[in-house]
Amino acid sequence: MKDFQKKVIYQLYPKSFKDSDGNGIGDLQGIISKVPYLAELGIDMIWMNPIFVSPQMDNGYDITDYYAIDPVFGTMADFEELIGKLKQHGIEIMFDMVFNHTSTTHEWFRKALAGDKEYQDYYIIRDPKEDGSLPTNWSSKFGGEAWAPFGDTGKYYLHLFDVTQADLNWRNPKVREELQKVVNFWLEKGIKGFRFDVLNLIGKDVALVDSEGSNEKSLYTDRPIVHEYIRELNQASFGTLEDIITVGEMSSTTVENGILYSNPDRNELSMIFSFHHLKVDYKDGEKWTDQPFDFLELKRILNEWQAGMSDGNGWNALFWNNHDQPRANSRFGDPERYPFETASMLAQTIHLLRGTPYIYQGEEIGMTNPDYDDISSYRDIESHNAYRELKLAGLTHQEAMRIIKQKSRDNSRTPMQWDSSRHAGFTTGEPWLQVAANYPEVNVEKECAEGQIFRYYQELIRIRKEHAVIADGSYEGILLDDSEVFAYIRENEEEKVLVLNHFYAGEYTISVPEEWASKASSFLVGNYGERQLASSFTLNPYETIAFRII
Ligand code: TEU
Repeated sequence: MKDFQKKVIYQLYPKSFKDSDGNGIGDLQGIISKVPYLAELGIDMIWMNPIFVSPQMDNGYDITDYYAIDPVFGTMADFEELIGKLKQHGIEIMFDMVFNHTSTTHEWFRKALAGDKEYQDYYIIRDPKEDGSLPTNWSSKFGGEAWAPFGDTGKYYLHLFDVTQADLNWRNPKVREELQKVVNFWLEKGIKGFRFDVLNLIGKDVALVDSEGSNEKSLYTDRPIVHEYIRELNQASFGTLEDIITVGEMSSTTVENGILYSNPDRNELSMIFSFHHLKVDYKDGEKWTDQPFDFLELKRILNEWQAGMSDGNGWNALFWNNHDQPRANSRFGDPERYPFETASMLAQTIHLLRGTPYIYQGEEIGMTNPDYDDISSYRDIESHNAYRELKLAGLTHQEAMRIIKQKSRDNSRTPMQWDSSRHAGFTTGEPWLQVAANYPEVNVEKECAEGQIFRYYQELIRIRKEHAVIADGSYEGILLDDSEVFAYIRENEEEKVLVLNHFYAGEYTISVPEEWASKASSFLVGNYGERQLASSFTLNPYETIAFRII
């Protein structure tokens, strides 16, 4: 078993975690003040979203300088203090490396714009087509065209994301060396993990071609050369050290590629994030739609990834939430009527799967989407573009806002709710993004004093460490066609565990397969307390329960 298989990672969004100086933006000193809280939860590592110098057009995913901490978050000394403080509690740091693109304020891009040919080869710059139109018909993932004029040269540069995020040219060996240097710099500073942003988009072909029908993503996603680039980076940096944890954010990837990226024999990465299970409330593949989630599809996808990665010895990052996703309890459950049941059921569903669980800040206290009524309350560039496009498509303000409220990335970026004081104790100033209105009920102080969610997360973390079967057992999905329960078995040589997760309110009876029901079993963990397994088993609203089969 690899060391990381027993670990649980906590994703911390620095901008919204804790502000120490009253400017409304979270910072490193704020995080330092909350290290005891992280230690109490029991996590092993924190993944911090980018804190490098950036104009913050896309909240730090637009990097100006990979070697310096943005003053809005603090100084290098603050960072070193944080590493030291975390270490005292056995917690390590995973940094977020945005290597598909840089900000257009990065020195490389500025030199390129000034005419330096060497740096022009750092980016993907192309002539227009003969008829003067853009080099390809590709769209930016944030809306609009994927090409923008490169100064007054008549050429265009590629930006798969915002116009201020220029895609790097990984075909240029100098670019790859520069990025290896960045990883090595942070390894020397004591960073023990790396999350690589949209890593499967780095391999663009020399000749870029127009998309036809719906094949656009395939023209720049998971190109075979990506594996070569990752192996090279591995061998030149983190792969030379023991126990460094790496995770690639893989946009629209496949199980087949997931195995190639994460099978340890291939020397690429420890694990990957994939997102198919978080698209089950998209209509015809379109995010900005109002569509209830499809539970059977959710099960089908989770099962496909669990079984497939297990067969190919790949490794999944397990998560419901991150800084790009709406809150899962608002999305797949009922946090108003069943706050604890929803939160604990969703948590257990993934914590007992095969892979490494990630907890996104606030999840452990049941934070929800904020439901702002006004588009001006949202800060995310993608939400504003989407609102504009929805209005242009003829939707009313109300219709557009209904969608924005469900899908905006700001849903998870609201400030951490620490207590019931003004702005939830996040800042003494004006928060950069409004705190969700439910903070007097949902906050750390209250949760830790009288709630059950935080304690449930502690328990799930403990179980992973105590039961090897959770960390390294095989996975088998059962009751695959059941319309309300996601059920699976984990098994290794010593133990078998049966996990039942009920995704709906109301009571619901299942027939447990004889193979499991006939054996002796003992209760392992559940959100309605201790129960006995029986062949006809009635689950409570949002119940989750795991039994050891003896
Ligand atoms: O996200 C990559 C990505 O494609 C999505 O998660 C995207 O934000 C979403 O699908 C839009 O609907 C990563 C980062 O996690 C995200 O915060 C950055 O904005 C993006 O890359 C660009 O660096």
